[in-house]
Amino acid sequence: MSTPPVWFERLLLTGAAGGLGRQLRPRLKRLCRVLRLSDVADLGPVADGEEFAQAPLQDAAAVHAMLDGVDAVVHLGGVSVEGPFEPILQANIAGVHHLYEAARKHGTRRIVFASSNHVTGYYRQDEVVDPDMPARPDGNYGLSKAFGEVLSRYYYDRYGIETVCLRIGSSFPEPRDRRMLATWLSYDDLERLVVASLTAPVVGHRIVYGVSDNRTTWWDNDRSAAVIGYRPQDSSEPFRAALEAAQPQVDRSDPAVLYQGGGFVRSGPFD
Ligand code: 15L
Repeated sequence: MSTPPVWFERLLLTGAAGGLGRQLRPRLKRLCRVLRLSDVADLGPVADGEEFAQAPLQDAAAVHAMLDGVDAVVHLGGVSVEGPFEPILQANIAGVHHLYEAARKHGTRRIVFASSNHVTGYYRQDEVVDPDMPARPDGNYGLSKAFGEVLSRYYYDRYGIETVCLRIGSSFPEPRDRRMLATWLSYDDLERLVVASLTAPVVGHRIVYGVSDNRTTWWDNDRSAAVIGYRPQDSSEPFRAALEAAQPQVDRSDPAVLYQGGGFVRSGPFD
């Protein structure tokens, strides 16, 4: 039996202690000789073939050191929910700038950036959005992810650093409510998506929605997913009957039901 190719000498996974980081950590190891893990939180002991670089993303020097010797990055780090502006400014906006500056200086060639469906959260649930349509963020968090998408476009145009921006829907073990019938991304499809983003021969700068093959869909993903060779294999459909029974009525005047961003459009203001 032939052994699968090792794609990278050193692959960096930021946000390794978070929900998706914990899922991806064992699944990305096969792609690289060394998996460097990073987070603000301590990760405890690391396995053979792993190393840990603790780095707050707002600390430019720490982020610079974190990128040393890194061929490619899966960037999940930062604030991952809606909230007050200041922590999002530090971790997501300053942090992503530090990351790309460090990538430029160290010659890192590709980044998979965990963006979010909240970049387009103010489209209505009866609209179909494709990655070329204007951003309509639904809060501070969505704004910070829109910034990361535009920043990564600039670093591609200027310095040739390739990025796949993943507008991740709702990645949990199962869809939790009716909205997630459209937004759910299974963990296995998350792995397929990230692996495709890392290993497609040429990606340039690309935006792809991170979603499973759900029957209800708000996102026209076909073209961008095809370019990186992402083929989702899971679907929220087996969960539909139970979720609809648990939530038989929806209030169509509720902004969380009207807009794709769901509950995020009701968060804040934070003053
Ligand atoms: C996100 O971007 C969040 O990180 C996640 O916690 C979920 O809330 C998800 O969006 C969603 O829209 O369901």
